[in-house]
Amino acid sequence: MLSYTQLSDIKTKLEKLCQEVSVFIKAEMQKVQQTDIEVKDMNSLVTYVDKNAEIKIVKSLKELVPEAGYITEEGTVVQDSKELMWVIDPLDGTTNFLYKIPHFSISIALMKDGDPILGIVHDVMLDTSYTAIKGHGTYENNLPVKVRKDNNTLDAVIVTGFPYKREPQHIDASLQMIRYCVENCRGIRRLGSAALDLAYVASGKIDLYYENTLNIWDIAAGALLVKEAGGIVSDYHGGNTYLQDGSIIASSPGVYDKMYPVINKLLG
Ligand code: 2AM
Ligand code: CA
Repeated sequence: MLSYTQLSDIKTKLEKLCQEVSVFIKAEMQKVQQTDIEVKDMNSLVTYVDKNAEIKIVKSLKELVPEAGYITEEGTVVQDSKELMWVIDPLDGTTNFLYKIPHFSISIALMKDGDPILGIVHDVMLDTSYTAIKGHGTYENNLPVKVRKDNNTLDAVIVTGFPYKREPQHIDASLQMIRYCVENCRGIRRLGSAALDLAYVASGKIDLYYENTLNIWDIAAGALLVKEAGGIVSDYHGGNTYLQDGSIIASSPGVYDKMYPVINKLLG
């Protein structure tokens, strides 16, 4: 069992690790070529930068908590199942990175028995670390943060991702939901890094984020950030299966209560 002091020490080392890996990612942004890009799936791109960043992260984490297993986006390490698991997205927002849009992140969570107990989302370009230890609140560069207090949807800024499932029914449902937000909320954004979207809810920049077909490495750290900042996290059916199911709503409580029924009806 890791004590709070041990988790706090690991958190400090993760911040340093993310800063170091960010230096690598930023330097490579200028060098990466079209010919370096592999298409994993439709709209799912990867380069040597994602893979080498992951290798650097795993190497350090092995020294930090030798007994832990791994779930990683790029699969550069054996994906095994242990009581303690690192869940890693070495570069969340790869499309932004490849198009030199300066908005992408590193996401690392430590899970115990499937439950995130430590999370960091690091904004690579701004060198900002969002961190949380279960039961001990959320921090942005070591200053405490909370979700927004508003419960009026007219003042709410909503963030989402566009559907990766290209069948017409998914696109239509997604557009209906966007229409609802345009008509009833202050604004809607599509920023391109799920991990940072969650960090933005946690730090009170935006009110609510929803998206589906996500993977556990996109959201494990960010979901802990939101919960520890006083927010609500659920799947599209109001349940707790978002890490497995990949659909997620993360919000301040007041806006969640008003928007959940709409998301559930149109997308659930
Ligand atoms: P990535 O940049 O690590 O690939 C954008 O909406 C967010 O969704 C990014 O965090 C992106 O992660 C993630 N994403 C990647 N592939 C996806 C998919 N097939 N469906 C949904 N989200 C995906
Ligand atoms: Ca990702």
